[in-house]
Amino acid sequence: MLLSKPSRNGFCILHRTHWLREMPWRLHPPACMAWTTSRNHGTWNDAGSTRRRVMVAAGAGLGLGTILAYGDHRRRAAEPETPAPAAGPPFPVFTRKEVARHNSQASRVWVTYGSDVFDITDFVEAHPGGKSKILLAAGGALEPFWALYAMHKQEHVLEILRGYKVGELSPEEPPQPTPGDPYAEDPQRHPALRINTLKPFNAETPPELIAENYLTPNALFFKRNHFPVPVVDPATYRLQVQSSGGRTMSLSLQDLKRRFPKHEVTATLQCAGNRRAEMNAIKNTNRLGWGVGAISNARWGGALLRDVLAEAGYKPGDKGHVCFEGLDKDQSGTVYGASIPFKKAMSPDGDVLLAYEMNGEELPRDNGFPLRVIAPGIVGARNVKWLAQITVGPEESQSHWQQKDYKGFSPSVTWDNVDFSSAPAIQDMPVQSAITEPGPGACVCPGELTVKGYAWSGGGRRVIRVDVSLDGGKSWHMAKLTGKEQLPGRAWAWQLWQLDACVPEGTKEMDIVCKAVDASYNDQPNTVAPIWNILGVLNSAWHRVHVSVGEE
Ligand SMILES: Nc1nc2c(c(=O)[nH]1)N[C@H]1C(S)=C(S)[C@@H](COP(=O)(O)O)O[C@H]1N2
Ligand SMILES: [Mo]
Repeated sequence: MLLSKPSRNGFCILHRTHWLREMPWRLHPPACMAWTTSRNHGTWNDAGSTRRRVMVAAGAGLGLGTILAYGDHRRRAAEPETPAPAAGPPFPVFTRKEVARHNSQASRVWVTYGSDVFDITDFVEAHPGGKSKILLAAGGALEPFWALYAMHKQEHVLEILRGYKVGELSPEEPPQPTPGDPYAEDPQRHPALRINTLKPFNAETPPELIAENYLTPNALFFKRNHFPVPVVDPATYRLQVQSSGGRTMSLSLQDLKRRFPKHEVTATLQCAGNRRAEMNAIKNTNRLGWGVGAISNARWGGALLRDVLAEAGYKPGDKGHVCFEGLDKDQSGTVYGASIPFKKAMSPDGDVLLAYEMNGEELPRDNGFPLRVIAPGIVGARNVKWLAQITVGPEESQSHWQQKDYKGFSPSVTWDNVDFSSAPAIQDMPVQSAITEPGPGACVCPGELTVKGYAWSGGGRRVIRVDVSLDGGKSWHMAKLTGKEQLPGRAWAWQLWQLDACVPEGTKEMDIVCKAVDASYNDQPNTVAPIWNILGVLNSAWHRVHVSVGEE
């Protein structure tokens, strides 16, 4: 069934068969390409001529049929019972760069697996997990995606893929490091991350995948870096904690793991700039234009900050702020820093962690390896990564990010009249929700429609309701919330939500809107303009997605 091109109706049904969602996410990439044909690779010369032939055919408007016919020929040739033919043209050879150009249905969808190149354009509509998901892999390797979704690692899936083979990858030239590049040691990243800036690396979880996972897979967790990712040797790493007597306590990673009980918390992290793109559309703030994906959820494991502070001699009734410094710095040596109120750090209900684990794995380098702060319910910026130092004092952190950034201002405040001392640093976040599916500008089928998204509030306030409108806010439906049970006042994790709706016959377009309400009955502002601010932070307005409705 999957091999045949489905009807439009069939597509609608397949599109909604989200079997991907039901599967565990934490899986390992296929070990090898056992099925790869054993035929010899062609040489550059004859591969080149074959490729020219295919390209010329494509240029003559025969592309699809010719390539498919070519694919059929290869498919037959690759069948195991057929001995690998000595004759017959070898596959053309492509570079990764050439494959990367085929990254959409308009330019045809190519992917690689092992050293083989496939043109899967004619399969994308039939993808049981949905077209939007398979297109994330367009132009690149399948392995990082198959590592997330185990069901692909099956013979019948490989069988389908085999039928679409159109070429082989040319041997890779090692990447050339730029001399003196401070980002040269940055880690490899998952290709599905939606990149905002490369250096420093800032990328969001692809919105199509947000509602697929209650716990965001580590590789897809959003990344928000101000500087190069520090290279840390876990064996020599030490956390410096200033004790209440003024001395410094130095803790190794082993100390943190052995001397303090491990505590686990499921918490959502959201950047203050999440959904800034909508603010930029009103008036550009010239800051990172985040979509809805600067937010992710994970199960964190580590020592409780309050246990470490108690060991350093602090008492629950003490006052002030707990200041953190990271190991990452700019070229002048300024390190990233931020602080949280001492009360939050010491509260038995605060659940603030010095985390060394994320979803049962060690922290990825991008997310703060080997140790980071997780201050649940509090804006991302205070969750300091690559934690080097903790101090306690009467003042907040004097860092730029505590004093001159991550503060909320009136829309009337400009860069000419801003007084940074006039606004408190953001700590607890306001209630937030967003639609992750369908995406803006999508074309949906009439009939059944599934709308998905997330909802979360800061300060441990549980989201009690999500309202969704399909007509721009005139009428509303209640979405179905899903998430794990959370303690009152300690609801640190988001809830995913879903609305199964019906698109009435004759509908041409729809304005889908969502808004959430938290346990304190806080709700979201209706529009963005009245909360626009020079830093482009705290966009918690109703989220709106405009879609068109296709024909049945
Ligand atoms: N040391 C350090 N900690 C940091 C940052 C940073 O650049 N350096 N970025 C902060 C910001 S603004 C956010 S939103 C979160 C992002 O965490 P993530 O990259 O794990 O998603 O980390 C915070 N902690
Ligand atoms: Mo952030």
